[in-house]
Amino acid sequence: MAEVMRLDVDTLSQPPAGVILPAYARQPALDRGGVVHLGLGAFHRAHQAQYFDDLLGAGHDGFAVTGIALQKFDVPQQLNPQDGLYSVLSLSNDEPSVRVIGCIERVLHAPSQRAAVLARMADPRTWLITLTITEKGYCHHPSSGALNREHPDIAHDLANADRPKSALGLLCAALDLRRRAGELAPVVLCCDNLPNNGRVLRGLVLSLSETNPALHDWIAQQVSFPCTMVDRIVPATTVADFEYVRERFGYADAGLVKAEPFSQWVIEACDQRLVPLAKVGAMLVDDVAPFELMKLRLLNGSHSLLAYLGYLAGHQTVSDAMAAPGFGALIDSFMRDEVAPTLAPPAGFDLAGYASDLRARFRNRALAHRTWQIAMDGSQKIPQRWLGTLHARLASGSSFARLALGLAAWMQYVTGRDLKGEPIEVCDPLAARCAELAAAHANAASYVQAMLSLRDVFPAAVDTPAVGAAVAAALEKLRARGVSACVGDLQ
Ligand code: NAI
Ligand code: CS2
Repeated sequence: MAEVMRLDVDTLSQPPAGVILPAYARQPALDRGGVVHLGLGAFHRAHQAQYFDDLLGAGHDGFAVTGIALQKFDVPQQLNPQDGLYSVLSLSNDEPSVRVIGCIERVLHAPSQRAAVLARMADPRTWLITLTITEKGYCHHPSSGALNREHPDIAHDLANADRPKSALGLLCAALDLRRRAGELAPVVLCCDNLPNNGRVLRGLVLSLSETNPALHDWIAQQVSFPCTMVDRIVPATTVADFEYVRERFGYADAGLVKAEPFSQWVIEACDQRLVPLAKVGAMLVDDVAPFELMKLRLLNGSHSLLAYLGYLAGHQTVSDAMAAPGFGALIDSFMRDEVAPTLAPPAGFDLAGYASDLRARFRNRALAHRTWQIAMDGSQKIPQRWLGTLHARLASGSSFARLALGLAAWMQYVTGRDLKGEPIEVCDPLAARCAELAAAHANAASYVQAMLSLRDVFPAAVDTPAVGAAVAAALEKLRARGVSACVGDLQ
């Protein structure tokens, strides 16, 4: 394999042909800081950081990012040797494009650099703290949004507030430093796929800070936690992606991320410091909820349906599943007949057009978005993606056959065995618990009943005899006749 240069500031002086570069004097911008991001994964790099890079390119200060890796050391190793630089590979059915993002100054590793992390979060130049720590990173009960005090990291942080392990604990410790220094509070912006995400995060931080009444009250009065809806499909980067950039553009980038061209960011307009984001395409609105419900229930709800049914049918990617007989029609009818009636889009919003655009995005073969990746952490995702819709359907006495099939597919998935008995690598905080229930209940109906009793996932409102019967019937049919027959019957 030919030797190629690794992306770093020197590379920028000899730019690879065809690569979009940061359009600003980078070091002065980085010196001014502005943002700390907790959970520097693929999505932040392809979504928020690109908006921040646009703002720096438009001459705005205060949008340079210090990334915080909360667990592994992989991202610091990817980005710090590259002076924080990385590329976004935008893939569609047209010509790919590559853009180098310059707004990340460095990445700190919280477990080994906690003092430096807290110092940067408490630094007065840090006016914005953003988070993408996955749904499970909030250490909450997904069905209620309440703090899970039995979570090992939360139990640790409740007893060791000055040496936090969790993202919530880091926030509390940093906010306390600012409070005691008399500094202005930062904006804290959750960018995870959670419903009412700003309110949920605020409630969790207030719960964790209860042992320190002065801090608790200061947070309650001084810190804003805007709700947001975030949207860009950003699959995990594969070896083939790294090789593609190396071969096509002639440089190595350990921090490469790939994404679709589409990007959307809707933010609750509750702090003047957020206003510049509207200049680079973010929408600042009074009420995020209509946008959030549409996205979580239509996009993410369909994604999870495709993930579990697609995986069990042997489809490796979302686009493969969408191309399989019956799946496109299933997603059409799921969106139109089961989800859309539960939504309240803004006046004049073209909901059918939005849904059609989502289906086109799912058909983007260039993304190779793995069903297995989306299937991850279902216990943390299903409440906001399916159960709100299910509750609304029950309340209106309407059918929910596609939701029942999705729940049946998820319940099969988390048994750890597919419909042929082959093992599935289940990544989910409740994987062990689900496997126990599967082992204890060979019978579909009793297994479904046991699963619906998991109050961490299923609120009592959706644990009804009608739901149990429908999901059990769907699971029995899946096991007896397979995915294609079940999908075919729900056109
Ligand atoms: P990723 O796997 O690249 O990064 C996940 C980040 O979360 C890592 O920094 C990891 O250390 C951290 N994390 C994981 N478990 C944690 C825990 N228990 N406590 C604290 N931190 C934890 O994933 P990616 O693609 O960046 O997605 C992250 C989140 O962004 C998603 O869960 C979702 O909420 C949101 N998102 C992702 C989109 C995508 O297409 N990838 C699109 C829209 C939203
Ligand atoms: C996906 C989301 O992995 C998943 O659960 O459904 O990350 C999805 O790609 C984004 O929400 C799209 O905005």
